[in-house]
Amino acid sequence: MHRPLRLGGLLAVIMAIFVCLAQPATAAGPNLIRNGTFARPPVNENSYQLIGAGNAFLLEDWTLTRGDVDVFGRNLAAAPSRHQALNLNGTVPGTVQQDFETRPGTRITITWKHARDTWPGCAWANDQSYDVSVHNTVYGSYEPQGGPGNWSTPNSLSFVAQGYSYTLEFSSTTGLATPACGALITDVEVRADGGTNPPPPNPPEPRLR
Ligand SMILES: [Ca+2]
Repeated sequence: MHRPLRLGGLLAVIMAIFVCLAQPATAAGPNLIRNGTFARPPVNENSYQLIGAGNAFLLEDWTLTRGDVDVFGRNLAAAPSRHQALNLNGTVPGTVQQDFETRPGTRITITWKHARDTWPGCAWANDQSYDVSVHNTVYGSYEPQGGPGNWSTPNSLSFVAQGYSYTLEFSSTTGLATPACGALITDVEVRADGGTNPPPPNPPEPRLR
């Protein structure tokens, strides 16, 4: 009675392979943005880390191109995802960028969440606006609403790629009345539709003997 047992085991292995191969076909592509939860640098949960020209390397995968920004710890940011967040105003309005690669003809969807500044000294800062740009074109201007810690459902914008490489930019547009106060963002994701991922191969035919 060894043969049926071996055949059952073989079929189980084939089914496991089939399930593994089938999973990615149903989901959108991987996140093309790195450090989109601003987990690096790690920051004390109740505090923040100022990122300026002298230590911008700490904010891995992002490029600081103007002003400065803060990375907020998890408790201070108070995001439902419990992720750290980026404050787009460090001591002055800041701008950060990250490049991502894609393929022409692919639909790109960018999502992120935002909230008003949770630092207590910024509770009364009215102006917390910012722009989101792709390749130097402003796709939208945003301003978080509600009290501190009132994180949005994901904001979303979408376009069809014409080229192979794009630059995503978040840029504070606040005035200088309260220059250290601005929007928080986190959970930044850029995903391509199925076009960039080849369909999984067919599962192998069982070889019965
Ligand atoms: Ca700040």
